[in-house]
Amino acid sequence: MTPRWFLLNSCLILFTYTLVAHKPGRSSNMQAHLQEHKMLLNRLFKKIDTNNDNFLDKAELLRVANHMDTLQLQDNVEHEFDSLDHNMDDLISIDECIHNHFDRKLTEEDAERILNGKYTKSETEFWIQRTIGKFRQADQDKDGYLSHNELKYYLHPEAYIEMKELLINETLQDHDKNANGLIEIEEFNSRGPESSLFDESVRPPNSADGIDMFNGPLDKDGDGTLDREEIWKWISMLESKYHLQEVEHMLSQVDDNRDGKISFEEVKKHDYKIMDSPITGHGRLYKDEL
Ligand SMILES: *[C@@H]1O[C@H](CO)[C@@H](O)[C@H](O)[C@H]1NC(C)=O
Ligand SMILES: [Ca+2]
Ligand SMILES: [Ca+2]
Repeated sequence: MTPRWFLLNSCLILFTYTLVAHKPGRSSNMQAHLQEHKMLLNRLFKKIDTNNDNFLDKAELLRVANHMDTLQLQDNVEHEFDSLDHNMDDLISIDECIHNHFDRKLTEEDAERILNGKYTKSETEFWIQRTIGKFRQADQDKDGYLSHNELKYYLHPEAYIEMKELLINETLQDHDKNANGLIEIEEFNSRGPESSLFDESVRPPNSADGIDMFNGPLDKDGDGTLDREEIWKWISMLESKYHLQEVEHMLSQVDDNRDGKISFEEVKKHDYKIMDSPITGHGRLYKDEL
């Protein structure tokens, strides 16, 4: 970055702050600043509008929300690493994870027993089993520890293809009662076993909504079952439910003409709602990312 460009950028950030904090008054540079602001908004708009139809639709907003979330997560990994690495050897051990999440120490025998499914039917041991499974899968180089790079798989498995098989296996474990490797609609709608006994969020939506989701976007080939690829889609959809809520919220705030998408006019009118949203990384996308 050249010094001049840096200066311009700094001015812009300062100006942006001023705009948020106070109503802008007249100033000789105001025109130039507004011009710059509009240009940056336009750039942000173009980054999100991947199909170039001059509207931001739900799919585009979801895609960007996912992307910004992943960036945010990468920033958080370092922070999490420090809080997990109790003995400060710059590696995360399974003991450190178990200690951190369950405030408990596991013997080797305990770990083996739990991992082989012989856990006592307690909520804690069930989640310890899931934790060990996740840890081992995240430990890609199989040295028994999570490095800085491997921790991201452990913290946010849904975001990484490296964890896909494991998550599909877990979902099958939860729902595939007749053990045919597929999830039928009855299994989809039933209260899953262990995990959903403990965690409401794991329970599939036992409602018309759920059936619509199954028959609509999930069971694409319409054969009445979910295969492994379709299960992966389901997992990703559950993950993005939160983003969907953010997108709905943004639309409710800025989609003035209620056509279900956001025009550049609407972006200009509600610029700070767009820039401050988690969907655009709280200003990050406006400044430089993507
Ligand atoms: C998933 O399950 C299959 C079949 O049980 C097994 O062979 C495979 O190792 C499992 N994969 C992971 C990542 O757990
Ligand atoms: Ca450590
Ligand atoms: Ca490792």
